[in-house]
Amino acid sequence: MLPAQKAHEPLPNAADAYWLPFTPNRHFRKDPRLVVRAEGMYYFDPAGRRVLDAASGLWCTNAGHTRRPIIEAIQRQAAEMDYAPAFQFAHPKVFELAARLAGLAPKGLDHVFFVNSGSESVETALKIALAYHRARGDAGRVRLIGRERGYHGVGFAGIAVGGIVTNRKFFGTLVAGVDHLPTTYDRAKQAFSRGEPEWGAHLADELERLVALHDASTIAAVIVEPMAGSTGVIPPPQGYLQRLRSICDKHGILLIFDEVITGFGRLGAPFAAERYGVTPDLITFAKGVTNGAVPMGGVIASRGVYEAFMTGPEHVIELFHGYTYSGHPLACAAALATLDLYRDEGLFERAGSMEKVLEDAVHALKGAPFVLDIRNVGMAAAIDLEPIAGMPGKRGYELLQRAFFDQNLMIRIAGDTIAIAPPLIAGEDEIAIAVGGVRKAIDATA
Ligand code: PXG
Repeated sequence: MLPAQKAHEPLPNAADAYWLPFTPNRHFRKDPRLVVRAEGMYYFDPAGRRVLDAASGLWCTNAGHTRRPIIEAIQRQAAEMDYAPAFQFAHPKVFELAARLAGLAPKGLDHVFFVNSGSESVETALKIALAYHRARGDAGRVRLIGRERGYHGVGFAGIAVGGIVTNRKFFGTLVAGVDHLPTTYDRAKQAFSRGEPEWGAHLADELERLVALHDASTIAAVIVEPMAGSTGVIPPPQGYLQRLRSICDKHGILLIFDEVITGFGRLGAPFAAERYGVTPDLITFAKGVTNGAVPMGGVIASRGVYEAFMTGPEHVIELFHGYTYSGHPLACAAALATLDLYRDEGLFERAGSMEKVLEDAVHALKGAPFVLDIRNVGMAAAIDLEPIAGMPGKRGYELLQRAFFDQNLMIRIAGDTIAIAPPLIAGEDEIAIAVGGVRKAIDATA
């Protein structure tokens, strides 16, 4: 076939061209799950069937779908100015958004660097951490510490500090000089905890062990999700994050909270840092910042970190890093409208007040077939199911399918763990329907 012809002719099976991310592609094609429209708490499939979104898309549509003010802000911005160069030029909305985000972040975190995804926000935060120490003449601090079961996106540094074996083992040597704290999850000690488990704060002391091993003078930063989302909603043990903060302080190590999921109300506060009263040096964010409507992410840095860079001759670039689409006008417009919506509808507070409703609903699944543990915090919950012997992940995948096709319900799965994270606009009825649908899907697989 001539290249010219190829460009014009669709493949015999049009679905073949698309390589889906984090999806079993061949299996998907047999029974594709398609959605064509969304509104509020619901998706609609091509036949018009309504599907309750119990996952906020992928943890991002916190205000629900296709909200008018966000749509209109994007439309207006697209017509007014489609793009502005991110390097050496700027546009008004990017300043306004940075100020708004600094206002939402804990006191002292007041400089915002924009990127386009959670993965980029992690790469950026880790690079800032390394460059920060170097800028202060402490260039020996090159090690990065993550945590087992952590998810920090799919960049090379993100998978290196992350703690998910399947996301790591295929990709060579990753980034050198990385070590990991242990996961804070131990089913034997924590099963069926409501909210933050009582057991586990002492696991932060493992950082002292890593300091003893590597010496503090070699460690740049520790990165953790305040609540581990992707590996199944693992809330921090009570006191754990406080302990991590004080050990980092003691040794001059930067603390990074990856708030890509926990930011923008998921835990009933603008950021989890506020819920836990712990201020990190850097916060990564993405997802909810634009309600998922336009890709955007970023890093919020403390004044101290920012100011360490603001030295040297003023005509010289301070941080050799950035993306073509950093602070994209459409993303900024969407984010400003999103933040207005969160504020005007009190959605962060609403998430806090609905936490107990979701908690009671999911914990009522205790005793259902295969249920090994149930966890919840804020507007997020997870149910661990017993894997089918020799086929880890199969039960989870079957549940995803049954929920979608039979229960008109979109959930998340991580292996054999079900995650529920509805938009923060969810009412009691919708939470009950979502959890009821999960129950029916579980019963159907029994
Ligand atoms: N950090 C954290 C804490 C995340 O949860 C990322 C970084 C990466 O973000 P991007 O925008 O590069 O995907 C994430 C993303 C799930 C699920 O089902 C979770 C994520 C993405 C997709 C699915 O749990 N988290």
